[in-house]
This record gives sequence, structure tokens and C-alpha cells, in this order.
Amino acid sequence: MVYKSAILVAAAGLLTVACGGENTETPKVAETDTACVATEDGKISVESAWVRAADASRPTTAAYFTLCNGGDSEDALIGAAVAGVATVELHETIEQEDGMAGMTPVSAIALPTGSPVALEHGGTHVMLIGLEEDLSPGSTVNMTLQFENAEPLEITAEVKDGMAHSGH
Ligand SMILES: [Cu+2]
Repeated sequence: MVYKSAILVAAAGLLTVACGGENTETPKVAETDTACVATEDGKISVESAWVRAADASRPTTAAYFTLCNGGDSEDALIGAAVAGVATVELHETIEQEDGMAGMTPVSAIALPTGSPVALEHGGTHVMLIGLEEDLSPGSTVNMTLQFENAEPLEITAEVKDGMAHSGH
């Protein structure tokens, strides 16, 4: 374990940019330019976090981001909390029997090591239900992400205009 720790420390020193991909120093991530690389603490990092703008009269919206598990064991996103939002759920988009897109809550979103996991329009997302205030483009939202193994992660998501589309 001493040997392994030394390697991890060396890797953390080299790979200070999360989810970058320019780096070919580590064979594990060399095959794709979108692979996650280890963060300094070897844990989970978040990129491109945003929330679709909504006013409080329209009580739901969604948050999207890309997670990178830079640790050395699998993990999962199991929940999120957002200030000013009553209920936050993890959802995935599904095709319903009538062929329309619907969505259903999921208890966890798997985070394999070394591969980015994108929560995006038409896929998995964080559903914000019950807004206390308008979420206006240009403002930010603080979120806390909860993981099966890793410590909770505080992130800031930018509020942007999204597609005016019901099937998020
Ligand atoms: Cu949803």
C-alpha cells in the first residue's frame, strides 16, 4: 500500500486539472480525450453545472452537470440538496408506452472510475421541485451533491435559459 500511495501522490501532482483530457501521462486515461483524471484529492469533480431558468410560478426545473469520479473505486450520486428548493430528486428520462418521453425517479446514478458521467437534457438530471424564488439567467444556485461513498460536494450551478421543452 505504501507503493500505491506514492503513485497516487505522484499522479495527483501531475494531474491537477479535472476532466481535462490533454494529459497522456496516465495510460488509464490516454484512450479518450474526455476521460476523467484524478483530482488532487482523488475524488469526484463536477464540470459544466447549470440549472434551467424558471420562475417560481413554474414550479419545476432541472439541473445538469458532468461528474468525474477521479477516485480509485466506484461510487454513485445518490441525492442532492438545493437551497430554496423544497424537493430535489434524481431522474432519468424514459420512453413511455405511447412513445413520448417521460421521466422517473432513480435512487442512484452510477459513477464508474475514470469515465465522465453527463447529466444532460434528455437523459439523467437533477429535478428541482418547488422553487421558492425565480431562477433568473445569470444568477447562480448552490447545490450539495451526495454520494454513496465520497463526502458531500458543494457546487455552484449557473442559471441559463434552456430549451423550452417539456421532455427534459
Ligand atoms: Cu425530471
